[in-house]
Amino acid sequence: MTQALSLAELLAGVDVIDLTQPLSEETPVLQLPEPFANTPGLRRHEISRYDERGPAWAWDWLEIGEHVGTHFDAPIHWVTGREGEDVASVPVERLVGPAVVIDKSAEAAEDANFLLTADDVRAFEAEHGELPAGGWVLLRTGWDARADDQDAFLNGGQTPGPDGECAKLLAHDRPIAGFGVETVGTDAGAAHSFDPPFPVHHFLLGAGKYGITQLANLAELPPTGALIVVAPLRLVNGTGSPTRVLALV
Ligand code: 23J
Ligand code: MN
Repeated sequence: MTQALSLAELLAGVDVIDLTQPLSEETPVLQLPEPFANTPGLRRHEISRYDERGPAWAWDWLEIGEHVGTHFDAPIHWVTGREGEDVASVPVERLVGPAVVIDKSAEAAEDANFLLTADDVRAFEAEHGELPAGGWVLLRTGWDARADDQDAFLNGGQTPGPDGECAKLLAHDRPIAGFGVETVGTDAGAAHSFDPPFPVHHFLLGAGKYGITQLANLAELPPTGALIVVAPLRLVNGTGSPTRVLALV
């Protein structure tokens, strides 16, 4: 009898890289300025621990915001996308696609408020080719190194991200499916005072596209050539969800 395809044959030299941050009670959580309401992070409640409540099993129930840790933003998260998809409605083909990595870690180390511009995207394309249809643009800033320290990660609201023109370009003029970052939100820390406020959320989600945040290990990806798999919970009416993100290189 012949053997079924082995794991080595199926993967054929492909590396699997975890782009997900560990999720715990210590995971940094977004803090919006006054007067906005904020999300709780993760809390765990014990159901049983191999004890009289369940002698042979341990389990917990979770309390968590939709937008905590490495997570997915669905179009209905934003008022501009309110007629669009919830997390459960996103077609799975949209959650698998080519990733391109724009590396601005040197610039973000120099200036925490670094803004990615439309010209930066065009310069990336001049070197690496047009942004791919159904693809994901991932912004590398080196912020993943801060993810185990809430204060360093939030950095007093000073974090890098796209400017408004860049957000509009990615949303309206490129055939991508989504945009991902290492920081706490897809928008820059200063984006609450941009016009429009939070332009990535405004334009991208309004265009039926998606966001992912708090990514890890982007330094291990090539600028082009990786495939990513984005796997949020299939949460009905969810505006977002903690998600596993894997890259195949
Ligand atoms: C609500 C309001 C502003 C922002 C956010 C949420 C997020 O970053 C998010 O997780 O979607 S900037
Ligand atoms: Mn979110």
